[in-house]
Amino acid sequence: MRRVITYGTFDTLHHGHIRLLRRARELGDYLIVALSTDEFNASKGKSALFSYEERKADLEALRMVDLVIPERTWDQKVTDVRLYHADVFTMGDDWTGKFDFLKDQCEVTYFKRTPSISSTQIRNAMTMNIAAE
Ligand code: C2G
Repeated sequence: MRRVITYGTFDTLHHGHIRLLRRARELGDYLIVALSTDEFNASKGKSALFSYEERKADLEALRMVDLVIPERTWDQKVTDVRLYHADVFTMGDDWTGKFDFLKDQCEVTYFKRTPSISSTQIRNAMTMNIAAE
């Protein structure tokens, strides 16, 4: 079984995330998603619209996601790859090169980001719609 791991916040889940997850899953037979906790997001200077539990439930509803684990720190990737026997690490190419240190443990690949959609754009659009109501 070829196991793939990826990381992210996955707030306001959208087709950019889902395309990434589908392509990640297609790299193997089993996809692990390390989902940023609310506390870790705060340390990233991000605040997700939806809680860790809500974001986790959304991911677990996706056919291509086999396991969701918490991402609590930047430094857990080496341990995670070993602990979950990941053969492949993948992220969108906004992270190209940032995790190449994992190459001595597993394959590392970066997918092209889906243009013109982001959680920030969705949140801004939601805010504007509410203001216009
Ligand atoms: N993504 C994408 N296309 C988009 C938006 C996001 O391919 N339009 C990808 C990102 O490249 C990333 C994944 O979807 O691989 C999750 O994106 P975010 O939730 O924004 O994750 P991020 O805040 O980048 O956190 O340790 C790594 C961090 O947890 C990554």
